[in-house]
Amino acid sequence: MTMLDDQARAILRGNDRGGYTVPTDMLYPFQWNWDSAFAAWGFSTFDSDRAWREFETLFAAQWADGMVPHMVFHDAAPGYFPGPEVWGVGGDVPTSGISQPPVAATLMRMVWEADPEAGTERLRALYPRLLAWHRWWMQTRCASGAVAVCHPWESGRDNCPDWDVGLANVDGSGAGDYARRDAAEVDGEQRPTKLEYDRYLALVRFGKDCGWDQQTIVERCPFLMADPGITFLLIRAHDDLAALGRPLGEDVSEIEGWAAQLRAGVQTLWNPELQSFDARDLRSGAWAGVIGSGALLCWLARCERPEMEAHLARMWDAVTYGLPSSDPEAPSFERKRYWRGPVWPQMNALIGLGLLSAGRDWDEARLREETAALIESAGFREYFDPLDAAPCGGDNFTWTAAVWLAWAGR
Ligand code: 2M8
Repeated sequence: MTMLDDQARAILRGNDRGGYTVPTDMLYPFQWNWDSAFAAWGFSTFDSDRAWREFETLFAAQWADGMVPHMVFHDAAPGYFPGPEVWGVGGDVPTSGISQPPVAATLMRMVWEADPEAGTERLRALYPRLLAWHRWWMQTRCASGAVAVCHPWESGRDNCPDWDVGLANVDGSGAGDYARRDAAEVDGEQRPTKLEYDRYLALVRFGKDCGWDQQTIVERCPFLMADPGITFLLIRAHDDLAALGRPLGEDVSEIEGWAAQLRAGVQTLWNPELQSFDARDLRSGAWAGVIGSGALLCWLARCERPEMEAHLARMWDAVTYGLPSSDPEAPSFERKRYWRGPVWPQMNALIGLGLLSAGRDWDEARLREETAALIESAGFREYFDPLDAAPCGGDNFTWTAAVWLAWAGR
C-alpha cells in the first residue's frame, strides 16, 4: 500500500503545473473544474496548503456572472483541440464557455474538516465565490425544476447514453476537418465517436456565436437536457456549502431553500416506465430511457427511492467491478468506451460517499474495495473495464491518484 501511496503522491506532484493540476499529461493539458476539486482532496492528505491553492486557482477563473468554467487555459498547449480560440471566450486567462459538475463545495468541506485550522481563512475568502457559483446554477439552469446541461461536457459524463436522445437534435455536419488530440493518445474504441465530436463542436460554435449569452443558450441551444446526476451533485453541494457557511457565521437560509427546491424538482426526473431517475430532453420532452451513473448519485443527495436499490444491485451484479457508468444490461452499454460503460474512480468515490451518508456502510466498503482492486491491478488509469479491470484512457491520472489517497487506499 505504501508504494501505491507514494506513487499517487508522485502523480499529483508530477501533474502540478504550479498552482493548478492537469488531469494527466498530454491528453488534458489544462485545468478542468471537477478534476481540480478531486486534486485538492488528494493533496489535502499530505499538503493542505497546496489543496487550498488548487481551489483558489480554479475560482480565480470565475466569470462575473458566477459561472466557474469547465476548463481554464492557463498555458498554451499547441495541438490541443478544441483550444481557447475555438471557444472564443478570451480574457487574460482564457476559459471554456460552459461549467462542470459542482463538486467543489462537497470536496472542500472534507478538506476543511480534515484541518480546519489551516483552512478557515482560505475558506472564508472562497465562500462568496462558491455561493455565487451555486446561485448561477439556480438562476441559469433550473427553470424545469431539475438542473439542465447545455452541453454533454457540462455534465462531466461526456458521451454517456443519457445524452443520445438530445444529441440527435444537433446538426454536426458543419464541423469541418479537425484533428483530435485524444485520438492520438488513446485507442479510438475507448473514446467518443466522430459523430459525437462533430455535435459537441456544433454546440461550442452555437455558444461562441451568441457570445455565451446564457439566456440565448437556454432558450435556443439545440441541446438542453435535465440531468439527475448534476441535480443530485448540486443538492449535496448546497447541503455542504450550508455546512461550511454556518461555522463562518453566514446566513445559509438561501442555500437551504435551493436544496429544498431541487429535492422537489428532481422528482420531475422520475421516469415511471423505467422506474428510475432518468435524464430528459427538454426540447422534445423525451426520456433518455437508460440508467446511468448519474442516477446512482441519488443517495449522495439523500433522494433515494426503494426502486433505485434494486437497480443498484442488478447493475452491480452484472459486472465484476462496480460501478459501471451505464446500465450493463442496456443495449447502449459498451464496456470500454469512455462514459458508456467503464468504471470511473471519482464517480465511485461520490457514489460511495452517498452510500455512506445513507447508512449503507457495507455497500460503501464493497465499492471502496473494488475501486482499490482496480487501481492495484491496472494502475492509476482514467477509467477501467468493469468486467476484466482492463486499464482504459489516460495514465497517471490525477483524480485516480487523489481518490486512492483520500478514499480507496485508506
Ligand atoms: C473528459 O472531458 C473532456 C472534455 O471536457 C474530454 O473528453 O476531452 C471527461 O471525462 C470530463 O469529465 C473530465 O473532467 C475531463 C478531464 O479529465 O475529461
